[in-house]
Amino acid sequence: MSLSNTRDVKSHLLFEISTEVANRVGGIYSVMKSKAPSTARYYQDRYCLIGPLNPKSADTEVEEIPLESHLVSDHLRETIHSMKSRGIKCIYGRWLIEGAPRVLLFDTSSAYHNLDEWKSDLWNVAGIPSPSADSETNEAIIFGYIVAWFLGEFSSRETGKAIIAHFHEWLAGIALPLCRKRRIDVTTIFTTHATLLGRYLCAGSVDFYNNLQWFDVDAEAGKRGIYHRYCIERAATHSCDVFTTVSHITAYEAEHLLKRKPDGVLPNGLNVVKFSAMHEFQNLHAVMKEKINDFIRGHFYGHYDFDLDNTLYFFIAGRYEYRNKGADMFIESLARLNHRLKEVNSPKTVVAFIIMPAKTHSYTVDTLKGQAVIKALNDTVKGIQESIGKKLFEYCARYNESEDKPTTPHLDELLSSSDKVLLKRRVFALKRNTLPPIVTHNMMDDSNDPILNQIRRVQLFNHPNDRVKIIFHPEFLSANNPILPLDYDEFVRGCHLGVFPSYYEPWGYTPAECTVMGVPSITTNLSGFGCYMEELIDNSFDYGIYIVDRRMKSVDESIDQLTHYMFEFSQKSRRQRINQRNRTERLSDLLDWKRMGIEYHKARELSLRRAYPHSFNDDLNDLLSAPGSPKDYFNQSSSSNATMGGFGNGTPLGLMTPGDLGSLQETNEGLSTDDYIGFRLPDNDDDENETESYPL
Ligand code: G6P
Ligand code: 1S3
Repeated sequence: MSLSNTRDVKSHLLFEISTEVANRVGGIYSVMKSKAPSTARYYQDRYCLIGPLNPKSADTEVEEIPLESHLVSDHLRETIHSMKSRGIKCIYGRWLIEGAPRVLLFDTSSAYHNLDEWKSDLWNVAGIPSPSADSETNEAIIFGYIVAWFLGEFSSRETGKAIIAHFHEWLAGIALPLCRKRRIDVTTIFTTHATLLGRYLCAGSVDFYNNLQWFDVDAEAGKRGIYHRYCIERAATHSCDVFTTVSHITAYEAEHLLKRKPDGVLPNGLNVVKFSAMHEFQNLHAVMKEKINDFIRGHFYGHYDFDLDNTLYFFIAGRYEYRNKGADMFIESLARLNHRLKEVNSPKTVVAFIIMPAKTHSYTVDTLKGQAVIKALNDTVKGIQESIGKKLFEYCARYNESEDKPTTPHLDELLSSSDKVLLKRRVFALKRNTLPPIVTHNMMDDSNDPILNQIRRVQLFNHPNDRVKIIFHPEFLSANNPILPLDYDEFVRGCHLGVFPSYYEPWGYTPAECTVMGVPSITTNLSGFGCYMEELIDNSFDYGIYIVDRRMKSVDESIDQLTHYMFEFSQKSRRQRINQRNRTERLSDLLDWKRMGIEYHKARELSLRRAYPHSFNDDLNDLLSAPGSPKDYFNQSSSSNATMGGFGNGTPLGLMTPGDLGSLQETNEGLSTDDYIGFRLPDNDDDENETESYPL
């Protein structure tokens, strides 16, 4: 949409809008939070995130800035005052994370009296229906109308600078058709981090990727009761100036399900923190593993008959989407791994954790008891150890050659009979008639839980003969956890292998997080991350990135491949694991926002070009080369002169991002190729050649 041509595009303002601003829900929160330091560094006070107010998280994550402060621009202050005078409550402040970006959080409850009016307006202006029973959609409507209201008022006050409004996911997307209809003078970007239909279809038993072109989207959405949500997502997709998603595989999906080809791909990055000493992350692994060991001793009390020095910790974690996140495949492969390890008489034990939040009542008594009895034993041993130490010291200190005594005391003199009784009691408390539990919590719906049922089906019950043990922890981890007191990051560091055999995974933060922490992981070629790594690295398994083929293989073959990877990993020596971790950690730079963020920059540039074509004198490099911009960073940090799509001279070949591969162009044409790198249409062999023409 071409807007006024008087706005200054170089010093443009940026608003990023999402329901996960200062509000941890899932992957988008990770995007916002990890990207904030670099975005805030570049934009400084020209950057503000907008989200709905969740008082619980805002209380701890946001520090308010008084509106009267000199830190608040006049236009912003006036806009907020005007909205407040009409009943809209909000908080403006700093998000207390690295980069301390500014945030504007609207209290949607202050606008609910408008719901019916706004719903009917939504129907009139965009033809989007909104059934009353869907509270999540109601919330999205209220939030969307408030955001459109804000952008409308703000842009009518701030008339000098161009304004970019970047929306994430359908939940934040209602404002997009409104901005378009009201001709609000802002340029817009919409990033979808998944598609609604994709998520729903994959969760069922559908051969999704081979049938993407053929789905009757309206009917499929209707059958699943999400037609109105789908309308919102589709309206957002078609009303924005620039449409993007997080990977090529989801771009392909979006083209078919949302009926618009994305203009580019904005992959997920991470804020990579390097330790000053290379080996520091290895030390951390050992420290965190010891904490997991403590938990294991308690959990397996009475059956602690395996050697922790020969035990490997595998895990899967994420949103509880049983099929989409590959929990089904993980459990089946663990059963096959168990069989293979037994077959070769392996001395190794694999403990597999499943960290996926489900509805629960509390920890089970058995789980709590396990930690309690092992702690009691530990305390007793420590007490006895101290008293033995004192006795030993006294004995030796008083030793007199003239006395007819041995130089060192007998054990009986050190360990009193009361100590022995106490120890016996502690040891008897470790007896148990049941097997160690496969789940740590009392589940709300134990008998229908898909993960538990699958574990029951494959009979992985933590039997002493099993070489693979399972622990399902249906709650996210935290350092305040009474049984496994570790934050997620710490837990990952202590593990040996992350296993994420996803079927539906637009990007996939979990394996990426493993990589930057130097922990090897298994992913699939149906995840954005997997495709990206596959494209970038040959023999990625050497670097601790194992990619299961879930595209060209049958389910059974994929499970075998996953089993093989896990088995192969379990055969490695400690030295080999340490070396592999070093290689994995070296890949971190590939995932750093310093590299990935460049695609966001290009998307913003494209949106400005599309909305304000007259403000460009075709020397857009000025924008991208501004001090502190990603291009500036690359030019400084590389001496290579390789040329490639997007940036021309100075952008080194090794610094590619997935978006560079045939997505956003510096022209205003959007995607310039029919191909999706790393993911192609199943019946389109010709694409093979086109791929080769890229400067890989
Ligand atoms: C790190 C530590 C080593 C430790 C090793 C254990 O590398 O620096 O001291 O021996 O971890 O590795 P593992 O793969 O056996 O847990
Ligand atoms: C989505 O979150 P999810 O786990 O539901 O967005 C994430 C951030 O873009 C992405 O990494 C993930 O694959 C998507 O699935």
